Amino acid sequence: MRSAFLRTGLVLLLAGIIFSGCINEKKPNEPVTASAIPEDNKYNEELIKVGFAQVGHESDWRIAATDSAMDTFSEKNGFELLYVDANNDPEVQVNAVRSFIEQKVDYIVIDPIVTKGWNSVMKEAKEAGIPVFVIDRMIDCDEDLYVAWFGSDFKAEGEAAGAWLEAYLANKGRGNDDINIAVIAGTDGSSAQIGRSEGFDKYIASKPNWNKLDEKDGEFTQSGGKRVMNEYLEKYDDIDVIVCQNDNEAWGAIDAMKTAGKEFGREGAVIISFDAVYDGLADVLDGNINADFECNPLSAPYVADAIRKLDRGEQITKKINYIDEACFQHEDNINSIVCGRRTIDMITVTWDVLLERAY
Ligand code: GZL
Repeated sequence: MRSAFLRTGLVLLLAGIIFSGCINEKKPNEPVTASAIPEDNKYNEELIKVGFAQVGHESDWRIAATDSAMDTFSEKNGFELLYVDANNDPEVQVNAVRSFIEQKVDYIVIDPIVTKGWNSVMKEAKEAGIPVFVIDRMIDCDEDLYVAWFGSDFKAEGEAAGAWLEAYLANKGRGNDDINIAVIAGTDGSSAQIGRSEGFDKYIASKPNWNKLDEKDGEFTQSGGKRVMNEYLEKYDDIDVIVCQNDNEAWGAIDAMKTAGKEFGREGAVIISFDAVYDGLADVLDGNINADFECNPLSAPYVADAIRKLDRGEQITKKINYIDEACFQHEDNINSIVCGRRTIDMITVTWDVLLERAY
């Protein structure tokens, strides 16, 4: 998050430019300037026009996902991108999709802020004959209204966090201790929040000595994480574990713990996070975050491949497509965790691990 503030400002500027209709989206009735038309005058004749309705710019993860989409759906890759940053407002996002339909784009890509409220606009896209792809978060609508979904198994992420905490506490000789757990959840109603809460709650329900003190919405932001952590510090004297549903919330929780003079991470209350963006893993390396469960933001390339397949007249057969993710820890005291039928290797963060990260 340290650098994300700067990046957020840049994205806001970018969003402002896009809203003013400058980047990748020609204003209606405005002649495309000669400089914008390549000599072979193929501008816009062969480019695949994609409308992308993004959640917002709330986190480092989101910025990495947007950067990937901008690069993937670029003119050099044969695309013309119409991009809308919905700024975490579901109504803006649905209206953005409606505007893509009116502009007769070739394809629509949605990362839905929340799962609900999509049926009518998705039916409009279908009636307009515009294929829709969904990435990252899930959409709660008839499956035949979108071509395919590419993203993460959020419930599996939550289960992995529970399995790691179980192994970590056992390793520390605290397997039978009473453990007080405070959860800073992500945007309420997002499939990321729903899945991570559901997966982790399976472990809380299975352990009589694990006590979930509270779960409040931190909106996946650093300010939200700090606000909720301050509430918890006011209300609870003894918090053993803080589960933050993304790295930005973890940084907010760390800010609050530092201000309150509380120990955390390697020295104190266990901090679990999700996303595993670069700055999040830097905190795992430093021991501020004990474990971080990756959520891969790079879905756009999978959609681009699928669009090219459709353009070649091929079929997309698989509706739900999970993308690979890993699990990271500060201490090298747990080799692997067993999570249902899965055995997952834990990656201990070193400088080499950090420097290899793509985002
Ligand atoms: C999860 C994604 C979540 C991230 C947050 O796939 O939707 O939203 O975990 C982001 O960082 O804000």
